[in-house]
Amino acid sequence: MLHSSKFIDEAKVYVKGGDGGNGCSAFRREKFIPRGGPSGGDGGRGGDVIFEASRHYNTLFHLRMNPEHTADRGRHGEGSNRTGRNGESLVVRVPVGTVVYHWDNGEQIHDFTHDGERFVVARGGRGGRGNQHFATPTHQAPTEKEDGQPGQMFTLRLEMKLLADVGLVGFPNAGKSTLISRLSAAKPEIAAYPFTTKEPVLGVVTMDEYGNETFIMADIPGLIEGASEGHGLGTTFLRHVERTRVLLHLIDLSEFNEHRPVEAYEIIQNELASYSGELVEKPQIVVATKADSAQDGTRWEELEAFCRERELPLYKISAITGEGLTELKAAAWAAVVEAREKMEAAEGEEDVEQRLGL
Ligand SMILES: Nc1nc2c(ncn2[C@@H]2O[C@H](COP(=O)(O)OP(=O)(O)OP(=O)(O)O)[C@@H](O)[C@H]2O)c(=O)[nH]1
Ligand SMILES: [Mg+2]
Repeated sequence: MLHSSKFIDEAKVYVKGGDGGNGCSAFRREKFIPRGGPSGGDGGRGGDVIFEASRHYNTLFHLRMNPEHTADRGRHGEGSNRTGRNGESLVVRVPVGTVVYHWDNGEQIHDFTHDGERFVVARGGRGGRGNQHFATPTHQAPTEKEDGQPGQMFTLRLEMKLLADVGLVGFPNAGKSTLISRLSAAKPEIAAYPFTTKEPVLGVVTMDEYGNETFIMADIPGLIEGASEGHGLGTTFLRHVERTRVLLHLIDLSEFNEHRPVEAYEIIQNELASYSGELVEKPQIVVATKADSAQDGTRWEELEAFCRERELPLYKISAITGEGLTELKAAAWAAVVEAREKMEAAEGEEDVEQRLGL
C-alpha cells in the first residue's frame, strides 16, 4: 500500500489490550478453623498496547509485515487472597512522523513528533474481583466473583510522509527506473526513450525480511545539459532529492551513448551544482550501468581512473544479469547508516548546546 505518487506510507494495524484476569472464589482452609472466610483473590490487569516513536524506523513496512499486536493478559486470581499478576504491556515501535487514525471513522488518535514519545493505543482490561470483596455481615460465605474485563480492541490506520534516503540522478535512459525496480517493489515505467519518468517514484529497499532495516529510494526524471535553464524536464523535481542523505549517480557504460562516462558525470554534476550547492556536496556513489552491453572497455577504464583519483566510490552493475546489485545495495545502505549516525551525532550536540544555553 505504498502510494509512490503521494509519498505516503500506510498500514492497517490491529491492536488489542490484554484481558483482565478473572477473580477467584475460594475459602480459607486452615487447621483448627472449621469454616474460613472468603479468600478468592482478584484477577490481574491486562497489559496495554503502547506505540513508541523511534527514529530507527523510517517506513511502516515492519508493521505491514506484522500487523497484529496483542498485549499480555492478566493472570486469574487465586485462593489465599492472591491477586493474579498483571499482564505485561506491549511496546510497538513506529517511525517518528507516524499519525494514527481509527480505521472505522477516520478520527485522528495521535501524531508522533519526537523520538521516544509514547502513547497507549489499547488499554488492558481491569481484573475481576475475587469473592473476598463480596462478604457482608449478612452474607458471609459469598461465592460471587467477577470475570476480568476484556482489553480494548481497535483497528487503526497508520500514515506517514516518506522522505527519501537515497536519490537516483543521471541522464535520461541511464537505467534509474530499472535499478529501483530491481531493488524495491516499485514498478515505474521503463523504456528505451528519454524522459520516460516524469514524476518521482519512491521505493522501499529492505535489507532484511522483517523490514527492520529499510531505506527509501527516489527515482526522478533524467537531467540533461542545460536542465537548470529549463532544458528537458528542468530541475524542479530535484527538490525531491534535496533532503536525501546519499545520491546514486548513474552513468550508462554502453557505447550507444553520445557522452563518454566521465563527460556524462561532469555534465550532471554541473546541473546539480547550479540547482544547489548543498545537493552537489552530498555523499555520492557513482554507478556504472548496463555492464552487460558495454563492449568498449575503455569507457569503464576512464571512469574508474577518474573516480579513483577523486576517491569517489564506484560500482559496476547490470540490471539485466544482476551483476553488482547486491554490492551496490549494501554500499547504499552503509552510506545511509553513516549519514544517519552523523545526523544523530549532530542533533546530540545541538541538544547539549541547548542545555548549556549556548
Ligand atoms: N542492457 C541493459 N539495458 C538496460 C539496463 N538497465 C536499463 N536498461 C535499459 O535502458 C533503457 C532505459 O532504462 P530506464 O530504467 O527507463 O532509464 P531511466 O534512467 O529511468 O530513464 P528516464 O526515466 O527516461 O530518465 C530501457 O530500455 C532499459 O531496459 C541494463 O543493465 N542493461
Ligand atoms: Mg526512468
